[in-house]
Amino acid sequence: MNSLQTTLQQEHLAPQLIDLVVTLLAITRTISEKVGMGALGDSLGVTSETNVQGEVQKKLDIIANNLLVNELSKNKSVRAIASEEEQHTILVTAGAPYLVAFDPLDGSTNIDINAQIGTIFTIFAARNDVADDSEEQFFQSGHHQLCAGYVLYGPYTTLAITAGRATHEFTLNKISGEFILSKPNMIMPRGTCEFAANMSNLFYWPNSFQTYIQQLIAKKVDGPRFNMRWQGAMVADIHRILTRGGVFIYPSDCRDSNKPAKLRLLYEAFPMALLVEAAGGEAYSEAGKILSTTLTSLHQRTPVIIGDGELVSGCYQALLRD
Ligand code: P6P
Repeated sequence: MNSLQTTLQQEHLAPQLIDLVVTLLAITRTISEKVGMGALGDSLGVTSETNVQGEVQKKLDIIANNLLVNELSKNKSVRAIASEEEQHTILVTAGAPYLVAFDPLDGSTNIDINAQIGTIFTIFAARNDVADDSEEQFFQSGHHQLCAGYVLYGPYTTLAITAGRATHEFTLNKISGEFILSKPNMIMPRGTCEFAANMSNLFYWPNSFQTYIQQLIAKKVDGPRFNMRWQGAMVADIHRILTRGGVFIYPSDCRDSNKPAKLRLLYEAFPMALLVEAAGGEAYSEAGKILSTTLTSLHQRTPVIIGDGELVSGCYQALLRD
């Protein structure tokens, strides 16, 4: 029994769910190898396709998605799959116990510049009150996630995973292929004066929120001035926040009235919210707690404010004032 399986057992995951998580992570090992090949592999560059999100698909988006879909489609404990790269859900095994949703390669615009990218996943129990092949299988509350995590393909490959009670970090031993427990029971540091936001959207944010952010970076006679980091990949920014604190914000904006929010609830906000709250942080949209939200459309988008509770509260109150 390795440290990953032992940890998942200690988190009271059912044996069949542990097997599913181990299978999913084995696929991310392959993705990590392909990402690590860079120009020496056949994975860089773009395709001529756009996905359901209207985004140009990178070759590695397709490769990662196909690896996950093909392997998980062989797994008898998976009833259905949802992916950022698939318009509809994929029925795997009728009557099986679990649903898997993922963003196969979050932050894929970073691929060609050798910056951080990652795979984000979440697992729910399948529903027996709707058809197996219905999208409504995934229309569940964020609190109903059984297990969620991400695999970050950086200078080294890290896994962060939770069943909702604690968040654990593992580091991939690329020789043995094993995920080794590196930070059990992660506790997000508090009081860090750092925020992650795409500041190019500043003038499209609600006015009260613009004021709040400008106060964070204004010259200060006393009190801390805030630093800003923005990786262009939620998985990288959230890993920094879990590791050293701060807050990640992608609020609604008025750039495109058809798309007021950017990040997806099912396979970005839900898993990140479970991970950060299990590490002592908070996770809100502009309508309240992300985990209390119930999905009503497979690829629905949501504003996101995740991280240090005090900063999340400050951002949330500023957004409510408008
Ligand atoms: P922007 C990546 O496309 C993503 O979904 C998140 O991973 C990331 O935080 C955000 O979008 C980046 O958005 O507007 O800065 O390109």
